[in-house]
Amino acid sequence: MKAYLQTGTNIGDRTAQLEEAARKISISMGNIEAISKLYETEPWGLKNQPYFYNQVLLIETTLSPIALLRAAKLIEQEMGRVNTEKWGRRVIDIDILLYEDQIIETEELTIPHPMLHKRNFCLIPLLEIAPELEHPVLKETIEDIYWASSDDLEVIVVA
Ligand code: PH2
Ligand code: MG
Ligand code: MG
Repeated sequence: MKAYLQTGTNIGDRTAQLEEAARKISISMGNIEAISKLYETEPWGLKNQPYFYNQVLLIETTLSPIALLRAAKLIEQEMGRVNTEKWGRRVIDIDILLYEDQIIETEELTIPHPMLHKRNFCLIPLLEIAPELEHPVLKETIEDIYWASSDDLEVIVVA
């Protein structure tokens, strides 16, 4: 099964943490088939915090969505994430953006990620690796969603 994940961090050595997260993802979540550049991104949702680094990864996985979520939480714990304020600063965040063309809405998990279409920091890295991908709820491509989005927060390639 194919899943798109997003990693993010805005505390500590942001490059090293995204690299470490990608390494751990490839071990416990699935083989990385595509990976975006690193982007430095203006904080979305809660202004008064450092800029993030974000990256999007396509993995091939045998895990179910809920098992992927558990594996992501475990990596976040291992990397020293402490429970933080909603939208606040964090050492590492691993989110599931999409899982095949599945639509899931449970208390624990919503797929596609409910904010995906409103965030340049998701759409721009996703645009880099999957411009033609269709959003299973909106039924539009990532490219079309990006052009229609009104988010104007900064997203800059760093590497
Ligand atoms: N994550 C959030 C809230 N705001 N802003 C940016 N730029 N990047 C993020 O990864 C991010 C955010 C909650 O997970
Ligand atoms: Mg998040
Ligand atoms: Mg998260």
